[in-house]
Amino acid sequence: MAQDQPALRPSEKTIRQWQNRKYGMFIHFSLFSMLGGVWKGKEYSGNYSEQIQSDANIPQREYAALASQFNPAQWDAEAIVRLAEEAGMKFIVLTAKHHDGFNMFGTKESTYNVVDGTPYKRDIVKSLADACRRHSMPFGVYYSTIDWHFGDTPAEKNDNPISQAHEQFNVKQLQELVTGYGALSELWFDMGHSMPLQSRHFAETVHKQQPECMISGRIWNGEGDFSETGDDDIPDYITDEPWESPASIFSETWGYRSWQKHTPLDEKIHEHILRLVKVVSRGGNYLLNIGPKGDGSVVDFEAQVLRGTGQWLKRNGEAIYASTPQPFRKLDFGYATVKDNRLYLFVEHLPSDGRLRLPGMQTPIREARWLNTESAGKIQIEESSVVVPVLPAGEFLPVIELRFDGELKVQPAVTEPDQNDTIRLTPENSDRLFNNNGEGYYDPPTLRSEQWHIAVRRAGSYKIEVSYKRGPFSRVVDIQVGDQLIKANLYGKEAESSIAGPINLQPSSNLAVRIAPGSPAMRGAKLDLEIIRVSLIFVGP
Ligand code: H79
Repeated sequence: MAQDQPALRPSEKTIRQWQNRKYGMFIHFSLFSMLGGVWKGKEYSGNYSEQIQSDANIPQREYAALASQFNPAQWDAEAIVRLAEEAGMKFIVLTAKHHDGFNMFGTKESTYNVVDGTPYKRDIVKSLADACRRHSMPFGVYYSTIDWHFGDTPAEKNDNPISQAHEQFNVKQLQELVTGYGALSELWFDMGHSMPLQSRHFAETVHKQQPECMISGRIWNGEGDFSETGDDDIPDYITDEPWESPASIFSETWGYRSWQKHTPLDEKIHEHILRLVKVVSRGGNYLLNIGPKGDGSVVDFEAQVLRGTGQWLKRNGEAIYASTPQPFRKLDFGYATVKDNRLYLFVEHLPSDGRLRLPGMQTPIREARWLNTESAGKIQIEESSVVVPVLPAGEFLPVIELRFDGELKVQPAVTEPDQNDTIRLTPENSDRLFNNNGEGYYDPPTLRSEQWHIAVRRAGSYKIEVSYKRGPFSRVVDIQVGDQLIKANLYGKEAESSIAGPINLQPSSNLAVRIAPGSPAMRGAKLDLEIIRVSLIFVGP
């Protein structure tokens, strides 16, 4: 594609629908499922069980021979979709091909696939795509860009470069996936270390056929439509684009592990509800994995964990689905979401005074009630908090719904001017916006911009001084103050600060200041700057 043509991308509407789903099912299922983490009688724990070929150093020919026995008679795509529904999950992503290179779809590019290379002879990806369509369940596929059967050397970090021949092979397989299985809700690229033009090539292959398919950030080099956090990573930073957190039920493995120790069921259910809520309160999607056995059946414990989360969501799902992130940087009692001008509070700890504080709350609370929990204590309403003497008995992470007179407004923490009307901003009180759409698995997260809120007392002219850590760079950054944009030239070799402006400011109780890569910037561009201080210095009326 010519560089100057706008790339086909998912529409705002698709992105919003994707973000509204919040909770999805990941499935790791392939030849490794037959081994269950055991090779020649030995349990392997040096890596996830889906990577046992690498962990146990299994010769390619011996591993590939597993295909001739792959016959998952218990694979029931309908039942899997029903399980996802019972769990309150709103989308499903299946491994079409993991690093071992075995294809769970009937690719024409290799006979090492479930249709041509196994006694089962049926296309697993197709069976689930069809079942999902019957249930209006959005369906996506996982695709590893590395492939040990194609010839990549298993390396512990799995960030192999992609050869030209391999790039062509992947492109042909991606074409099959985007043409043969209906609309895909997402294409979940994983690992490898693609070069920028390879990432672009993969993205264009998907979007040319399916512009509305959301591509995961692990296509690398800023070509994804959403950020993927690290595996099992629940970020405590803010991400300024759609994002998802992939999670395994046990942090030890994604593929089936026959000897996996199970913690008590309730603990596991609570762990994943809490992680789901953390992710959703920051605006992300939680993609929780199951690893079916080699015969295709779902591990009973895993099904129970999922159903447990579904029970909780039946009561509290209205605070989850289609919500937006909490408008507070941090809450000392738990987490929050917003929907339809209502605020939902997830109470993890009850502070000793029973007071749930909402810092910066500016709208009077009209009504407070426990969500779908009967016989809970009364909730007392105060100006910017509610008081809860006791939590409802027997409910994990109980939820309070708040309604308001007027529109919900929360004032962010604001930095005030000093007595000379200078406003000094430091990283300690900034919001740092990250993404995970960088150069490879070991690159993220990337700091993209840094942001503050300020108060201005005196009208007049202000110059802006940016102080930063020296380094071998010359660079332009954008400084956005309210709706004014100014540029600053930074010369890291010669100086440790730069002056920009002046700009005129009017008194204000809340003005946003943001520092970002100089525009026009590439998608996903890094700020790549260690800011020490940004000062807005009053120079005269
Ligand atoms: O498909 C799952 C993983 O197999 C895949 N991503 C998820 C969704 C993945 N491939 N490579 N990696 C993740 C990164 C590899 C991390 C490892 Fe390790 C470091 C493997 C061995 C050392 C983590 C820590 C697992 C064992 C120890």
